[in-house]
Amino acid sequence: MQLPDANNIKTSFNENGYYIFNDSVADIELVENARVGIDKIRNGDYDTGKPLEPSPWNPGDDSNVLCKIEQPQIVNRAIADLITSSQIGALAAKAADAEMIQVWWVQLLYKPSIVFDSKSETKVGWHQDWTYWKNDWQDGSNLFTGWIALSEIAEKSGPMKFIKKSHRWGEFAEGDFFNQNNSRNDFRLKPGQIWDEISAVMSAGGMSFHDKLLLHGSSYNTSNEPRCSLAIHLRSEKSKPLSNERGILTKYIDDLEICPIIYGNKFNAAF
Ligand SMILES: O=C(O)CCC(=O)C(=O)O
Repeated sequence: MQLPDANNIKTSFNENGYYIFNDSVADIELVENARVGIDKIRNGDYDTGKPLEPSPWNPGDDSNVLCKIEQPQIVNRAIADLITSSQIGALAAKAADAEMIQVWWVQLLYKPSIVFDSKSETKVGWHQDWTYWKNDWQDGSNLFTGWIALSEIAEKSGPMKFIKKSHRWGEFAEGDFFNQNNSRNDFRLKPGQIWDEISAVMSAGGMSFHDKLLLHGSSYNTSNEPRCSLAIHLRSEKSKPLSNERGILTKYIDDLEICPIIYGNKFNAAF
């Protein structure tokens, strides 16, 4: 893979609030094995023998709705191998200008093709990740997401859409991941704030990074293939759990098998 210049990644991530790698950033075998891992987990086949983290979607649930499964790396080795990739760590360190990168939480996201005559709740409402993270992490913590595609993500697959530069607009109470109907009109923008939607289209193995305050969401998948991905939530050494305690989202950070350090070493991390 021909990598963009490190300074470009950092500057663009800083300025726009996101960075998109359209081509694969990981070994394709790791990506393909993780894709198989998604189907295994959805079928309730856990190859580590450990139980599934409580999740919004569980095996046996409606296959036409968005499938969101928490911490899939605990139950599937191929997914654990992919999220531990040092290639991802090195790119994340460039974007965040970091000495240490740790995976602190992972979400499996499987967006099935739309079935127009069903209730199909497969959209992701416009939101900022920080809304969901601020009860567990100190204000100002350097947290962001690496979203890796495990299938081809075309415009009709319902790609993530980023609102360019919105990470500079502060917090919005109007954001809601699960809202199927929230729209740009729900967000009270200030003069000069322009709603510019960027589609994160990419090949299987492609990846995007987005800032914790960037507004983003996604629409229906109108292709014939499921849209498969992992949202890998990352932190640099400039992050700290709230009150230095372990909360719902920080409870695993001392377990480096579940939350691997993928760049630098643990002596840089503020545990
Ligand atoms: O997969 C999507 O469409 C949204 C994912 C998301 O909100 C995230 O990774 O922060």
